[in-house]
Amino acid sequence: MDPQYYIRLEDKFGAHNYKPLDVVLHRGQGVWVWDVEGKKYMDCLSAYSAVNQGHCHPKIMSTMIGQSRKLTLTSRAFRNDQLGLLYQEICVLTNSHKVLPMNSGAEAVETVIKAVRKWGYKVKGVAKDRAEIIVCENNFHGRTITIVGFSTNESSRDGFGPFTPGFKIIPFGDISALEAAITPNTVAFMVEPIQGEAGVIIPPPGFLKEAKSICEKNNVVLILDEIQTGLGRTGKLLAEQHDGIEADLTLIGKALSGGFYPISAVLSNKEVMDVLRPGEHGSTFGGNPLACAVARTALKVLIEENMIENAAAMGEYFLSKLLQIKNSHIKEVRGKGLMLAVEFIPGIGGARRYCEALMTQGLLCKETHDNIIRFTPPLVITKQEIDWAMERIEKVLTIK
Ligand code: IF1
Repeated sequence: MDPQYYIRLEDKFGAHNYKPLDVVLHRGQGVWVWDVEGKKYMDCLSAYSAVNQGHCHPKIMSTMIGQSRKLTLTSRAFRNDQLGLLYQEICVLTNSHKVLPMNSGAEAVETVIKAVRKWGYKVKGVAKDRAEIIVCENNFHGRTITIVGFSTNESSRDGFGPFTPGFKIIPFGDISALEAAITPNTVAFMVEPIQGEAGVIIPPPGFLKEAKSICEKNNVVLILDEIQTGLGRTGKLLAEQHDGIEADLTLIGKALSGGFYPISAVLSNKEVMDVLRPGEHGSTFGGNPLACAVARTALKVLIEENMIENAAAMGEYFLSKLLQIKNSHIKEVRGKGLMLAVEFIPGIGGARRYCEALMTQGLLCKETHDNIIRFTPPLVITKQEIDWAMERIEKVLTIK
């Protein structure tokens, strides 16, 4: 079918809250996707790290089909035979104490904001409605009103006020700013271990470790948003492991289902989650048996098929190849594991045109903030597939 047919439908009947590349996808397998005309592309975005396990992973698919034949949704008014198993498997895998399952990443973020505020009032003794949470400039934690309220990206905020109070913003990676921002009302510091949407911004070495000790010293909860960096993306199960620390609360989502079903979770290492009592928080689909069954298999294949180790090895290889590209417009090439980015100097006409040129070569990726291209392929990518990608990336990005 002609892709323009689908594009016209989207333009005519859909809200225009995205500006996607004009590729209309029909099928996916591993790192590959095919459009409606049968043209093959390598997916170097992985749905923003929701498809770490590769498109349509056969084992996750078969779990989804099997569970769909048995039980999909009960609400949390009743129990089901998948939720407790997922809880146990996640806690063992991540050395966590408790899990609270939700659906989207933003819902997990909203959940953790509610939990730490309540912990502040009930346990830390912060005065009612005075709780403060510290976040970083250029953060991305989702799209709800509360979350965009503490965004520093004007296009995320413009026209959506008034916003939720109680947030302080510090420069990313700035330990002294963190220390200075803490008051007796501070209940938490929430940060991405590596800022994804900001353009794969890696903090100074040891930043997370120092942040953890400052939080401990001040009885402040450290929340790591691993919704994008987690589940193998940076070459470790959780990005916090590069710093050898454990957050008090960790957020995961996206690849928790391998791209099959929305599921996210708040993982707790402290008594924080115990402040939530029955009826104080939840959602219709949170912890449903279909999501839990799919997540159990998504985690299983991540580990059993050594995807995390592959992400570390292939990420190193991919980064080494990207660093060899000859292009005077390139400002920096950076990344950890298979979370990679190429940043161009401003004013060269933006990274989007490179993404469009790469699309004509059969490689799909996404620009961020005009002058950065993210390369985040599924963690199952092979050396041969990276060589295939590099042939095209060099062809498009090399300036003779
Ligand atoms: C879109 C960005 C990435 C996230 C982190 C929470 C969430 C996200 C670190 C919220 C979601 C997604 C949102 C998606 C595109 C993508 C994105 F470009 F928007 F910023 F990855 F960088 N924490 N990121 O990255 O999770 O509610 O979406 O499940 O909005 O188009 P969500």
